[in-house]
Amino acid sequence: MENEKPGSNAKLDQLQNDTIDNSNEKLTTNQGLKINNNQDSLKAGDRAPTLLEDFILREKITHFDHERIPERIVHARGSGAHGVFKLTKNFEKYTKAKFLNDIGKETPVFVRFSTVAGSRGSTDLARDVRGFAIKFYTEEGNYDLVANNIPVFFIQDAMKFPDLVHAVKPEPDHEIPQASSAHNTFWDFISLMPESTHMIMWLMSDRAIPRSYRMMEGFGVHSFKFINSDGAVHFVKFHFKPKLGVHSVAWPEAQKISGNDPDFHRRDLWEAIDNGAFPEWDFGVQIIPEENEHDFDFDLLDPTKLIPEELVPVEIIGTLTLNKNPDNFFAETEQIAFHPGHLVPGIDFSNDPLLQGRLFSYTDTQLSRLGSPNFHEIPINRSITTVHNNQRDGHMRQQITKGKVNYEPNSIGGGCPYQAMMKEGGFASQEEGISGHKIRARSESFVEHYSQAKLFYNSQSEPEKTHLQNALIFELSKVTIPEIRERMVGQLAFVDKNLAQSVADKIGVEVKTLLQPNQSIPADTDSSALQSEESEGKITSSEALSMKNTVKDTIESRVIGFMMTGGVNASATDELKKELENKGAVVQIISENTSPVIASDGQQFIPDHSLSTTSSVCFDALYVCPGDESVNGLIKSGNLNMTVDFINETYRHCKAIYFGDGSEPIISLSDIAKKKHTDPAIITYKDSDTHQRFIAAIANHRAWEFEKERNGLV
Ligand code: HDE
Repeated sequence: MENEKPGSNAKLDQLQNDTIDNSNEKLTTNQGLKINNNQDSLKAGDRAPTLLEDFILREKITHFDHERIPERIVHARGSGAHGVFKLTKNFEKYTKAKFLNDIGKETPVFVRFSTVAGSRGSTDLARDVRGFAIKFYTEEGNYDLVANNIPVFFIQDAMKFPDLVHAVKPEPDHEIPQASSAHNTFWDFISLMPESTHMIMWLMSDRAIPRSYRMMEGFGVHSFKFINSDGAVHFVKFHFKPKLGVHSVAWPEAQKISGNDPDFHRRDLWEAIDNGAFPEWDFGVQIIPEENEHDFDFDLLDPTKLIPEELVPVEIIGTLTLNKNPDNFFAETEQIAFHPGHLVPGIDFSNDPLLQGRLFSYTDTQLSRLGSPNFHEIPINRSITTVHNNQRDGHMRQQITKGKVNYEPNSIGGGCPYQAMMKEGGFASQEEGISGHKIRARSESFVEHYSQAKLFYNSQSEPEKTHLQNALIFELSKVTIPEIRERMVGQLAFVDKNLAQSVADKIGVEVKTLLQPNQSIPADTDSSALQSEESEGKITSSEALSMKNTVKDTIESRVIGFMMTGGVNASATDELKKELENKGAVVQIISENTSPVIASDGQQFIPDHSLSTTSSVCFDALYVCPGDESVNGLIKSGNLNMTVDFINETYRHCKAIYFGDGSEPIISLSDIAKKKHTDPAIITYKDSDTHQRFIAAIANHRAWEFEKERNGLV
């Protein structure tokens, strides 16, 4: 691939000093003493007890005994990478943040992706929100944008966060289920929280089962503020749009991947970066002048609402590229500590009550997770600017600061370190006028919960709607308390009556709209109501909300399975392999076992997988390689069921399949033979432009519009 290995950047240079290379070195203790025997403990004699004086054994075991730290209370399961943010548009007009001022400027970053509910060892493919947390190592200090792959959140106020997380985590009596929202306590809570409805639409959509971390959007969720050097304030929403498009897997696949390769996303990210297929996102902003704060029919401070791109377009101002895997998972990905309160001048918070609560939580959690207020000194967390202040002590202090002065004001140290004036880069919060009464209440502008849930649902394509509906049926079928199912269906009726009815029909309850405090009778949620809203000029559908409208012009880093056995036609296979690889795809050979495959001309192919060590769900598309002998070999092998299951599953999950010359016998054994397939993503060697059609079908991701046909439902 064209991408080169990353050049040096300020953060990587700094980390270099903390990175140890063990090659050609002798084994030592932590004190640097060379070890002569790493096999046996020191004993009082042959077959005698071990001696307490064995300081080498004691040091080794003591370290081992303490090698785990508490996992993150949420977002425990994750994976990260280094990269760079490049500014493509000068944004001085809106913010004085230096990393957003000079066009072409490059800022080192570390990004950590995560799931929310599961433990550290849980599957990547859980239905869940994904974290998308970015640390920008700027020349003005660290700036953290702790984002998600969904633009809204479940709740409006930080007060409800512990309740939400308790409800979604495994139930407290038996600690079941792991990494799943499909259980009583989650839906009990949600069914009583109308404000979650919009987020539930996203969570039940395929956005919650991404194909790859590299194919997800990122959203800052809250409204933040940009402040320029004249003090002008604009509200801002942050967006990351993946250059590979936004793609997902199907739910039955997600469940199988969880068994077959629970590290699917982690591996995908690692391998892509390792292969030089550096993941990239456009970084964009929606800008709202401060004086237009109240121009919307929702509150900009309400984190359960997004700003439709039809109202405020996303302006692209930079590119985020991930180009280096960490050297050590624990030291970097596990120990990185994000905090929405790590700011630089030119960026400030809004009064979003969810964001305000986060500002307390993140430093607090690092104290128990990383164990010390000195967590900022861990190499991955260290700013690339030198830290100067009067803090000294605490567990595991690293920096050695000279002198007697650890207070301010002082004269002994000549008054240093001085506070910086604003023009010297000193941070000053926006001087926002505030007056009011101290109240524990929710703003009235936060009470409407369904219009954007409806907007999301109505913006989905038919296959997306079907997936969302099936997800609700799956999750609510796992709820064993009928009253919760019923309450939940009642909530859905506020979004779309047909959706509520079709879910209700499958889970054995009736649709009754149950009003909660603060709820009014629902406006009609049928198509005639939509038409009248449209005629009033309201936005009833937004293109950006459907994955159907995403980028579909690249096959870069897609994994294509080449199925073959002995006697395969090497030249035709090689030709397609090269063509796909030239376009950036990854070809992996699957055979009945992992012994070399001898082609008809004597050439050897080394299988990457045997049929029993992989599964169709781990691939984006399938090529049944040409050659009568190879195809017959697959049929005659003891793995025939596996071969046919593989093809059938690829077909059911709407992927592209290309049958090479001689494939008829295997097609006739598969589900494809039983159906009159009409979709362009099934290609046989008899078709014209086969290579181009196959490439276009892979780029299209899935033939979702043929899902019913492929699954025999029409
Ligand atoms: Fe977080 N969140 N969160 N969150 N969050 C954490 O911080 C919290 C929220 C998000 O890869 C924790 O260091 C509260 C919204 C990500 O290390 C913790 C509230 C969004 C990550 C915490 C929220 C997020 C976290 C756990 C509501 C999307 C992973 C470990 C008031 C914009 C960061 C940690 C990583 C992690 C608290 C809501 C994103 C406990 C109290 C909204 C991506 O501090």
